[in-house]
Amino acid sequence: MASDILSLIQQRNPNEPEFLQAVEEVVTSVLPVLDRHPEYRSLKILERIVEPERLISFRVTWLDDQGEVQVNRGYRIQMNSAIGPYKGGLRFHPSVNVSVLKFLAFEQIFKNALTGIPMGGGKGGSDFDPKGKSENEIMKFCQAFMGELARHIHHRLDVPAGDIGVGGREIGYLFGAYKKIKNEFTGVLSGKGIGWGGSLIRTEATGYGLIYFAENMLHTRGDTIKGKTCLVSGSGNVAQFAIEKINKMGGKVITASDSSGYIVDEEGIVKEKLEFLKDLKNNRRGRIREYVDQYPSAVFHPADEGADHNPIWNIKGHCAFPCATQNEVNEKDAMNLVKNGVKVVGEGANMPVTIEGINVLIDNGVMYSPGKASNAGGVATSGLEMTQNYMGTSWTREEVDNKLQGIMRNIHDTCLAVANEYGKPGNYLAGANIAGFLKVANAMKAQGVI
Ligand code: NDP
Ligand code: 2IT
Repeated sequence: MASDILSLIQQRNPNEPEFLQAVEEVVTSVLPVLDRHPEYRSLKILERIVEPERLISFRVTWLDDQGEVQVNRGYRIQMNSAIGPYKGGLRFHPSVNVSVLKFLAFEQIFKNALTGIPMGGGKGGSDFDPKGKSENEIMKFCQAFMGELARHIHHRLDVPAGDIGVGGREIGYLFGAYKKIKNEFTGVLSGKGIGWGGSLIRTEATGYGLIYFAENMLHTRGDTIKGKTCLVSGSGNVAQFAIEKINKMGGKVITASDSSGYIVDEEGIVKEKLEFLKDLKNNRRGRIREYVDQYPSAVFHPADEGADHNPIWNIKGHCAFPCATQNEVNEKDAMNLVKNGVKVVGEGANMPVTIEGINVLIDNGVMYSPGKASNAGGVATSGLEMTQNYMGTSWTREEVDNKLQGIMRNIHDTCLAVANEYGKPGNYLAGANIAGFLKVANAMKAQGVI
């Protein structure tokens, strides 16, 4: 049965490896659900859930600083609206294509369901590369992108946010463009600035939520993040606030990376060093090597594109938090982590561990949390931002942070309870996939064949 449905999906989506990977992982987990609920089979829930409700692809044309015409591809995938308006980020990166965005939109369906906030799944973005672009070019691109996207989104229909290459700066330009085109001030995007509709803690939420989730996992074994040595990859939004929260909770982070390589700082990326890293990445848009210029006791290792493994995962640490991008931890990396005695692997990025890598971690008793559970704090806080916008109010840092902690605990406990119910005790992957799927499948069933 698994191979039947998977080969059907494969045939219908050739040349979409990332999407097929995400689908395979979920389908494998939810087969026991179909055995208990044969009606999901006859209603073709799986066949329907892998088809985007709407896939929008558009041309983005803009003028660079030299007055030259530039052409990019823009997308918005409105994947599933069974439980709420489409919700999910925008990614600006040269690797963006339909396969990558479909995998992200698909993951988003289940992640959003797990938050407990009524949000459907969506994702979008462009193959635009923000690296090396001037401030003016970033603004011009965002305005051109929104020139088309504005026709397809609305605060009650589809609410985009940030992802790789889209942070507070881009959300500002996108929001300004939407407001001008539509002549309305609404919460059509999340991740807005504080003072114009944004929520406190949204910037921090994905990284903080990831570490709250890891702490919950460790508590099940009477342990805590305090005193743990942690490996973090990436140095963007998710990585920065994961490092911040680990530091606050008494752990030590010894690695960070970007696409040019990684640094190892055995003394820990402590508060002052993290502030340097944030300024380097968020304001000066620099490269990770500059960390070592500033702190010579740290070591920089350039990325090796041709390598069969990622050496950042061959460093000894108790906890590993991949926070850069998809498939950055393969089977060999997982074996290295296990060999070095890793206890926890928490996904901050979306699908950073390959299916083979996940199997190695789970088979060796590592506490592994899939991104759709452990990075859900970002979109959950986007949901809180939407709620505040609808209510016309804004909550304090403490209120939002408390809600975030409660949501992460609830996702953690739900994963464990559902995994148990389906005979997979301690398996957060099975728990997350099944719990997310059940919620959406029930809504699809209730709403008829559409
Ligand atoms: P940022 O753009 O802020 O940072 C991305 C980081 O990852 C950078 O250090 C970047 O390096 C590195 N990176 C990106 N692509 C690659 C690549 N192909 N190879 C190597 N390194 C790469 O993005 P975020 O921190 O927001 O996102 C990181 C991950 O977290 C993504 O998987 C995203 O989908 C996921 N996520 C983000 C959420 C959010 O709220 N922002 C919520 C949930 C998940 P460089 O600068 O050199 O490109
Ligand atoms: O992958 C993700 O969950 C995000 N990039 C955040 C999406 C959101 O709508 O806040």
